[in-house]
Amino acid sequence: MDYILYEVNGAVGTITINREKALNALNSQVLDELNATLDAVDLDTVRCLILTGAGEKSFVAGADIGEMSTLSKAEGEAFGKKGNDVFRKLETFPIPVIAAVNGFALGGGCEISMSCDIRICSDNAVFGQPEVGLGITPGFGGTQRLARLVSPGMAKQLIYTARNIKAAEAYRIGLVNQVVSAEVNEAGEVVVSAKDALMAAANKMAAGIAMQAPIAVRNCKKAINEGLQVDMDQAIVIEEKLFGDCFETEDQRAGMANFLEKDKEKKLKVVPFKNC
Ligand code: DAK
Repeated sequence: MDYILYEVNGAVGTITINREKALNALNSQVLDELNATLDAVDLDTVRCLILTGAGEKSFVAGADIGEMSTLSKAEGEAFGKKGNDVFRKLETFPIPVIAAVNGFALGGGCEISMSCDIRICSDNAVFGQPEVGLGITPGFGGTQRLARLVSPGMAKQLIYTARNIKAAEAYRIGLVNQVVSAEVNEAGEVVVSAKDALMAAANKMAAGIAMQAPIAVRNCKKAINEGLQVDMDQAIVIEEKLFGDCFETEDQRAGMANFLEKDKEKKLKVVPFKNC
């Protein structure tokens, strides 16, 4: 792999888009490698993924404008499909994915973060959908996911004006769950960089997810994602089915037994992916 780093630490896998010179812009090769990396994740051991960009400055500065600039209509469609397929794979990935957004998340960068379950960002993060300024619409699901995540009115304003927003505003409108700052000492010196603090926060959140019953976490992801696509009557049926699927699993038996035994330590112990 030239542009993707993948590292596993216990039950948490970290995927880093590693094309720092181009601010981690998404070209076809990055998308292919990301796709292959997701296919290779060992779902028997990894319970949560973190997606980030190399360096301090940029998460992903968008789709590669150089590559896109010469595309024909057919090639543009093929590029869009390649991106959309990977983004959907992330969105529907069986385990949760946290986007750790370090710096620019523009265009396809904002879109890939929105394909993840949760976004946390450093306080130097910048989000935006600048596509209309380039003569195109957001092409990797931005019109759909932003409108669902924030509100249609806010999404329309951001997309129509191509305006970038900073971390604090992204937090205010609900685009990110948490904003993380560098740690400074009393003398005002940075002792932990914003990127390191961000990754520590992402790892803490991921570890908190990874210690829960894995089948239940997977089923929650499915229930939320699938339920949001249908009306409430159908959504409740989806939840019922996924709730029922938890029963007779080792997760459910061990989880409830630990509670009944009042064994708090045991309650937090992870159980294997049986019956997934
Ligand atoms: N693509 C390619 N290279 C990029 C890039 C990008 N999106 N963003 C930055 N780079 C490269 C720069 O060209 C520069 O390369 P060198 O000149 O050093 O070789 C290097 O990264 C550093 O960038 P800057 O020199 O510009 O750095 P600054 O700090 O001055 O500015 C910036 C940082 C993030 C504000 C600026 O780089 C910038 O505005 N970048 C473009 C951001 C942007 O507009 N992103 C949205 C791209 S459009 C579709 C599928 C998908 C999409 C559309 C359609 N279909 C359905 C087919 C998605 C579209 C997008 O994402």
